[in-house]
Amino acid sequence: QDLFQAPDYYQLDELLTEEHILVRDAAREWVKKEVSPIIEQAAQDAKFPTSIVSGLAEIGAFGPYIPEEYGGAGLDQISYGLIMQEIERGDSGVRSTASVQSSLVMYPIWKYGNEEQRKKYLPKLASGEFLGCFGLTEPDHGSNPGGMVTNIKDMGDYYLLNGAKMWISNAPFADIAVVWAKNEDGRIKGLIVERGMEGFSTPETHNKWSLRASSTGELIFDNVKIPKENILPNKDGLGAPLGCLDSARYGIAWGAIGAAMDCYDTALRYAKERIQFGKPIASFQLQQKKLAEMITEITKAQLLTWRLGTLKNDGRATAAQISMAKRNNVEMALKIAREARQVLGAMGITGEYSIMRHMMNLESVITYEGTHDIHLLITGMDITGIPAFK
Ligand code: TGC
Ligand code: FAD
Repeated sequence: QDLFQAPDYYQLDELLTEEHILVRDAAREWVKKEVSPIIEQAAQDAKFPTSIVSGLAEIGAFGPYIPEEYGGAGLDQISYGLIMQEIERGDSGVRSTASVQSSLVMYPIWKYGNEEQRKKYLPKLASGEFLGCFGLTEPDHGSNPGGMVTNIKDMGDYYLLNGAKMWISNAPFADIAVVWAKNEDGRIKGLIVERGMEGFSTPETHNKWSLRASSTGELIFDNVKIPKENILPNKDGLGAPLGCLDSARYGIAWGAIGAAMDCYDTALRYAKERIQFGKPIASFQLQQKKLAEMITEITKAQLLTWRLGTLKNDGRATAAQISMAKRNNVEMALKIAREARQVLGAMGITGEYSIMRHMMNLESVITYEGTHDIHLLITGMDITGIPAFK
């Protein structure tokens, strides 16, 4: 059996449909063939591997739940989650590209755009002909996006866009950017900015120790003329970008399980093979404790996301439930990566194994899409009714 055998301690596969398993296994096979062999070098070189774009489109990772009439895969939320899990087992940076394209670019165009915008952009984004990025965070407004200063001014025939976004995944090569900016009334609007518009530039952010195979950059708007037809008409206010984040955070909750599975699997194999003091290190209680706790935490995270997926399929998952899963599962994966690295001793720090790359990647994942602290405060607000952010 060539395919990775994912931990399934509680026989969760029995809860999946035939379609879920087909979709997951196709993604798993693609990751094994196209991502795993090249990803370590891409991360070492800090280069986004463009060779994977068409494959991501083929496995349905660009718009898994977007209807087929717009080029999406028309799948349910569990299939979406399973695709993210398999991709992130390869690399969080590759999953980032899929998350941004699906939930932060295609989702707002589908949900908040008009029919012309949907027809113009969605099929090209689904096929990977276009890559998109999502500009919410600014240099002075990260956790508090409502304070943004990027703005649009109504000039009659068009809007004039000024400001800057920072830490934007895929910015350096994106064909389009979904950007959030305030109008003269201070109301947040979503707009589609296209590469080539005068005054729009996307400098790359260098020297990252994390998500090295994903390209990150700024979006700079210097009197960019935005045609009025590029405004997303159907929702505005901070709830519009936050609604996109709900979908991306849900995918990350699944994705983190994939990274954790890969670290656990690597550590378990290594522990069984590595001999010290005349025995495999897996026979020592301290190593068994690490491995036993890993599989326990992975199993709990799987149960959390599966249930969240069923709620999401029914349209009943709340933003706070999604926050809890994102926060729990990313921390779980990061802790497992740190423990798994220790199981490998010195070998754990090399690129011969994927663990250190996962660990470094997860330092971004625990910060982006709402930091670990912010998600805790969202849970706190949900159970007390009192927002402690401000
Ligand atoms: P607040 O006053 O609570 O809410 C403003 C309006 O938004 C609504 N809302 C939501 N709607 C949908 N989903 C959610 N999760 C929502 N949370 C709030 C809310 O109902 C309200 O609507 P209305 O109609 O009453 O106006 O907002 P606040 O300013 O107090 O902020 C709340 C807070 C801190 C939770 C929020 O700002 C937040 O989540 N901050 C974190 C920012 C963040 O996550 N940024 C991510 C940037 S994108 C990214 O990281 C991409 S990484 C890409 C990759 O995968 O590579
Ligand atoms: P800050 O908001 O300055 O927070 C710093 C620290 O203070 C954190 O620990 C935080 O938890 C804490 N803190 C803040 N406010 C409070 C509070 N009220 N109470 C308690 N603690 C608080 N953004 C996009 O828009 N699009 C993207 O594509 C994107 N991609 C990214 C890719 C990478 C690799 C990274 C690292 C980030 C990306 N981001 C993106 C930005 C990301 O969403 C922000 O970094 C994140 O929201 C946190 O903002 P900040 O970095 O400004 O931290």
